[in-house]
Amino acid sequence: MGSAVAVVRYAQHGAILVVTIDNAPVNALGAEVRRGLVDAIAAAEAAPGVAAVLIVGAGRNFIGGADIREFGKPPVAPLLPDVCQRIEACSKPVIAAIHGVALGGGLEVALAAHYRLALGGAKLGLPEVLLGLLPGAGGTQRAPRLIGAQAALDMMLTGRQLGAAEARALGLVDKLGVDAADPLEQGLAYAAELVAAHAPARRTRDADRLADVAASQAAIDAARSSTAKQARGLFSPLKIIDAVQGALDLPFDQGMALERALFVQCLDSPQRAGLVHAFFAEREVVKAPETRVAQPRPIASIGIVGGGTMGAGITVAALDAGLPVTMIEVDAAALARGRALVEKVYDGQVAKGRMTAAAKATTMARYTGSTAYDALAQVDLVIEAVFEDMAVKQAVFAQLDRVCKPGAVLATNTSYLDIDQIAASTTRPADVVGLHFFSPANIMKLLEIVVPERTAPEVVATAFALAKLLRKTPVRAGVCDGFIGNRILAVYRTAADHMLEDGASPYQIDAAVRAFGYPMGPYQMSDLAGGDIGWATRKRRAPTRDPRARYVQIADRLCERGWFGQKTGRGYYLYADGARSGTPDPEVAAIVDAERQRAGVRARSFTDDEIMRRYMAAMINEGANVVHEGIALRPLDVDVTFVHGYGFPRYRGGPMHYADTIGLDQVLADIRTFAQDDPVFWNASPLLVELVERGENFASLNQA
Ligand code: 3H9
Repeated sequence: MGSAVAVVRYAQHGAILVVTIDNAPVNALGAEVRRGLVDAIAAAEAAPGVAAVLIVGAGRNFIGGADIREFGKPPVAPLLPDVCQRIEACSKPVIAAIHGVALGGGLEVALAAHYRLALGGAKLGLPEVLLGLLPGAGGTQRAPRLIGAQAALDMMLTGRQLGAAEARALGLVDKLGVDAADPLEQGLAYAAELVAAHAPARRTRDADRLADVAASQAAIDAARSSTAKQARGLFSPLKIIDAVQGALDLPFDQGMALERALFVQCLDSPQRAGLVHAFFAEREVVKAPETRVAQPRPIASIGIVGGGTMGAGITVAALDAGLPVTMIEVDAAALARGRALVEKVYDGQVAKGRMTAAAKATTMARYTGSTAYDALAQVDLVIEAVFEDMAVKQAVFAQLDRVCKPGAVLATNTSYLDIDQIAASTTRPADVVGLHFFSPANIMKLLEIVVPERTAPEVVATAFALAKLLRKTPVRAGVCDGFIGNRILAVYRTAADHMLEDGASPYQIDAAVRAFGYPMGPYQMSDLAGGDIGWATRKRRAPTRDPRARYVQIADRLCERGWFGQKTGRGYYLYADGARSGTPDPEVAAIVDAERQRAGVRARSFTDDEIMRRYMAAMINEGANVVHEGIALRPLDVDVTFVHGYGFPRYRGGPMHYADTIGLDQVLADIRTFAQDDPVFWNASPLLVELVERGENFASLNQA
């Protein structure tokens, strides 16, 4: 007996019907797979010679979950909860042999099976929350019954992946397998064992880990109160808790109906659309054109020039990736400071118990410091992270040009300087690329890969390969002042400054931006980063500033007083005794007032909604310019930049996705209204105008 259905195959091995899910790349549970599973169970029921069913995944994983591409489209029967129901109802024991990942609906299929085997390297999780969803194929009802409310809530609210051993300890799986061995072979052995023991079709719906009602309720209550504090505007976490409450209160079938209703609410929410957009956008950004046509050069060692905050952060990122790093500084003292900054990161991890002293030693053994550029003769890739000054950078690149081997990639971490000009100062501009890290470089995920005109495609491909090694999210950017992120930031920050001078307080603007979903507002951010950085940029731009453009001087007044933010104890906020969070400063309010008078502005009030409309319109409009000019490949590259580098709330997908959700015609109408007062600043992007005229959205430009 067998079937030729491509994505689900089944064939008898003795008394075991082996059902193989073979739906590359991750065996997602699309409609065809769901149908195949139902057919396979029917076949098992019908065949007298079949004593048990074994479900395995082909390729690297068991099942990666429901097919995310189906979300937002009309549902196609059989629905996954019904498929799981069919598996659980099977009269013959069903065994899941899990290797690779069993995530979301994939784990729910395994939970509907009667017995579960996990290979050593397996990863099990219910990550639906990360997509704005809840487990919608029985996960919210079966997992708590199987492993208790607390452990199930932890899995579903964090979305984290459990290793096989932890899953076994919790009772999520029944048996641990050997890692490297064949899942089919081990699954067959386990199934044979169960058949020989006359193991019954044991159903998870009947499991009793919720029997202690008081303890279960206490776990739900605790999750509810901590989630209310931490969910930060997210919709699905509280729905997950409601579903688990249903698991405790209701008979199984009613609990399933509740889960379905809550799942559909999540599915229909804009947050789900935003989070799924972010998921696919993160996977699209890595496919820059050069990565399709060119092979990356090998990267076995790295050089870093500069041991300041950025250089040290990048060094940590590279050491953490297992790469040997050679750091160059101008003299022994500077080198010692650079090394100390690197060690400080690891010492912090040791102190927190996240790293052992031995592991730190092993990591630091990959670090070499030198004051001589010749130490970089053999490295495959160098990242320059010195002072932001063209002459200084060109001097560094002249040295790199002199010492580096042919084929070495020469990268600069500049945030705004013209990389074409840096490249032109070498004899090998094809090897020069921008790698713009964000501070702290060992933590922030974003890496702008800035591609000057003459860079060779394989150098770009190498930069993307490096991003993968360092576990960064790369976004390809073209050369302009500020690239994608800082260029757009400068514009919406200016919009904020206009509102500040027009009557909003920095504290109100920050609060409105936080309420939108950011972890902090622009003035908190400025205080954290240091006001001197923006000050230097404004001075640099002063000569080329449009004389007609409105220029708000409030920030300059603070900087002139040496109020650079946290590091100086005051900025827009006051930081008493080195405190990390600031309090509003009446003296700042007085300075703002004085500036309004100087500028002849009569203060007016803003609602939070008005603040966000202007803030977002400025961001979206400049985002459109950046796409229009080809600085960003697509709108989604802007979205990933802002989600990963600037704190944009992921559940809103990114500024361009967000623009689509409110409607580009609405954004354009806002810009045209604002332009009545300030036509120089509020200059609608040609791309935005064009899309509105064509009745299109940004998403239409995301398709390859
Ligand atoms: C769910 O299950 C809901 C249910 O509770 C209820 C239903 C009623 N679907 O990440 P990679 C694609 S919600 C469709 O680079 P890796 C991905 O886009 C779901 N496509 O590989 C990419 O395509 P492309 C719960 C998917 O090895 C390719 O596969 N599950 C799906 O680094 C390779 O992906 C999750 O949230 C999918 N489910 O990591 C798991 N998954 O090549 C989400 C991946 O065209 N997925 N693709 O760019 C992951 O976490 C990782 O992809 C995984 C593989 C760990 C599986």
